[in-house]
Amino acid sequence: MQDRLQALKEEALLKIEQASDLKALQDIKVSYLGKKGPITEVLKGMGKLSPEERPVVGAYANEVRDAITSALELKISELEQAVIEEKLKKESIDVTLPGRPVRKGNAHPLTAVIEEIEDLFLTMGFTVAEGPEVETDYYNFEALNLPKDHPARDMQDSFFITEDILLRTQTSPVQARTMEKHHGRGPVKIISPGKVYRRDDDDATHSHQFMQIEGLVVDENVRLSDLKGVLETFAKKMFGEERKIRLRPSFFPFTEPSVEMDISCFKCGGKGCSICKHTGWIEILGAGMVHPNVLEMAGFDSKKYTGFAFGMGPERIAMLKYGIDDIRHFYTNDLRFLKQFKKA
Ligand code: 2NL
Repeated sequence: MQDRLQALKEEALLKIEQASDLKALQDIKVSYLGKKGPITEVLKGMGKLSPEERPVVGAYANEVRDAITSALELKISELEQAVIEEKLKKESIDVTLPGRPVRKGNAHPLTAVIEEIEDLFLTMGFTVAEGPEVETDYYNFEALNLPKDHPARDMQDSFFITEDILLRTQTSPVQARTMEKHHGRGPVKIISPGKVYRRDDDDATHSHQFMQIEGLVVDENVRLSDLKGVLETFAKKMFGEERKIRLRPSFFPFTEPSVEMDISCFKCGGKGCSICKHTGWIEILGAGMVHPNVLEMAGFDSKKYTGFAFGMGPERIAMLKYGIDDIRHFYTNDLRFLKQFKKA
């Protein structure tokens, strides 16, 4: 009987040694130590042994069972460890490899120029005002002293939605709405950047949708010299401290008097070149003293209050500043164009 146990032990230990996965070990455990296994079989037959033999064989049977059990446990933990190591090897990352570059975009050149202009006016105490792009005839035209027969009020020139509602043709309605909210009390000091719409055939210098930035200051004792000072500061910050400005008489229905501001050419310094069309000056924006009718309609006493206003096209500013030759570049989203404005 002992020989039989000895043989079972050696056989089992060899199979355990050769097992290559956990499933095989489980099978070995069942077939050797299970209720129907050979060791149980041997123990069952112990009744036939003499009382002297019984404890010896019993002890040896236990020893064999324990040996197989601990061999199984050892092999199981070895295999489990091997599985973990394999997994660690497969899933390890080389932290010394260079990272994948994150592609970084940049602000649209028009956005960048608008934000630059906003920052500049914010430092002078202006706040940024916004308003609807779908406007009423009243705020877009009437409140700005544009007469009923003004060409801009023609269907040919503006996008009308109904007879009374249209896509705003300028951001002035934002200023008119802001003035109303002040209930006749100053100061008002705002700029209003935003999209505007005009019926136009698109070409290198025209677009049916474009941006505008207007500015408005209303208070007691506001004079044309205040306008000139603000515009000169803007021109120098935007185009260089060496810039000179000049104001030429002009006409807008919402300002009186009205002016146009030129800056001395930043390319030739005033001598004359292709940029300034050999005049030495570049037209930048329109401006003027707010028309008394506009002040009164917005609820301000035009004997007590005066104001100045100006309006510019950021596309034009950006085109001059960066030498862009076609306004359509701003709207066609060609990355080869947009990527050129990435800041270092
Ligand atoms: C231009 C000229 C201008 C204004 C805009 C304005 C607004 C109010 C009252 C008076 Cl509420 N004026 N805006 C004034 C003068 C000129 O824009 O050529 N823009 C591109």
